[in-house]
Amino acid sequence: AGPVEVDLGEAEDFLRLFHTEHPGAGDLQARWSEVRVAVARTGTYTHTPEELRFGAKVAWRNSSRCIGRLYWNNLQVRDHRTLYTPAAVHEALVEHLRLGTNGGAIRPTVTVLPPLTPDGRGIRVRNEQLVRYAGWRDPEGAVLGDPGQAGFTAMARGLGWRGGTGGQFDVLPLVIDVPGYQPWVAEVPPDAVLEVRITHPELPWFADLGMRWHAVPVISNMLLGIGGLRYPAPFNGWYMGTEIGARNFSDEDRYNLIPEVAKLLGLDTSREDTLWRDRALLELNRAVLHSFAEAGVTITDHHTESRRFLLHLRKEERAGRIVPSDWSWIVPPMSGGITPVYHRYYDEADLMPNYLPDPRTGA
Ligand code: HEM
Ligand code: NRG
Repeated sequence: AGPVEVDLGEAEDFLRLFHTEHPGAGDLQARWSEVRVAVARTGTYTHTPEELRFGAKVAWRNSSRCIGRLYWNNLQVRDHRTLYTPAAVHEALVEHLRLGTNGGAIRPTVTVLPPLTPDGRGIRVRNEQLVRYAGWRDPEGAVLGDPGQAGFTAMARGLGWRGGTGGQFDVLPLVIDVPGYQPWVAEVPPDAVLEVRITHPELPWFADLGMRWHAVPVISNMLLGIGGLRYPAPFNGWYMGTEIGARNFSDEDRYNLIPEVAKLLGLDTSREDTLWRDRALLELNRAVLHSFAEAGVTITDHHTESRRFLLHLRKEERAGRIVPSDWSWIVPPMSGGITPVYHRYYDEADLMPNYLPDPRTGA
């Protein structure tokens, strides 16, 4: 077995793609020789800032589970490949939150951290997102807060985290592993976390549920794969309302609000065929969209986003590209059949660059 080094086939494919889509970017053959030499000497190579920016955008373009890809070319790419202490990474991620949030006018943003070494080691943000709410498991096994985060919450406490109030919406700390350092556990400053209180356009009692959600989803447990390299690279866009209303608030193993909302709506929950679940689901989702709009925080609904996605498909086709897509993720988790994305098939290719699960987490 030879030395561990980056996949040269993937590197070559990426450089070709970059030069195909940037005809003015200079000589492909010269760049390819340079990369081969670097890999032969060191096992790896370094992307130019232009290659990195392009790779991060195309990785979004190729994310087959994402319905929000119309704006793939408008991603803000922050090049933080030189950070090497946990404190510096923490600071860069807090700054990402502030820049991506932008007071509510959310900017799709990615922060690119140093790539893993060819043997697969490097920085790891253990959080699945930069902002998530703790799940507090009591001795009987019931969870207060987000049950989806009960495991992470216990892990953070095991590492010494003493924050939080044991409440429904305690923002979790960042847990950052940097080779050569102990796990770094640090709070996200509250003023970097924009949140939206959930109210309903017509039902005043809805506010008394005390629900809220964070404005920005910043996925932090995937790897940005470009040309054989793998970068930890937290990224954000904005929410589609159903992610919160139809999943985070409604899943039985998350906040599980459907039964409570149905009771408060006075619905007949004694029989399934009153469709009380669907009616509660609908009001929850109206409340989410209403509250974000009222708070001036960017959000999209599943009908608008489905139409945009079909526009994206047409635009990409015109540019001569396929749009690899996963139907089971693209179709929204409510009202699927009345959105246009339901009624067709998609190309299922796995293209690179892409955002990939991190083999270190099983994510
Ligand atoms: C998944 C919407 C921006 C990459 C998703 C999902 C939705 C969505 C609804 C499915 C999530 C789920 O069911 O849990 C949007 C919207 C955006 C946006 C409305 C607004 C701009 C982005 C950006 C990136 C991205 C900026 C990367 C640069 C992905 C990836 C997944 C995904 C990789 C799959 C995540 C996984 O496998 O768990 N997106 N997205 N999206 N999106 Fe987007
Ligand atoms: N469903 C998750 C977020 C997954 C990604 N969604 C986005 N991504 N909108 C949740 O927190 O509910 N994005 O980059 O905007």
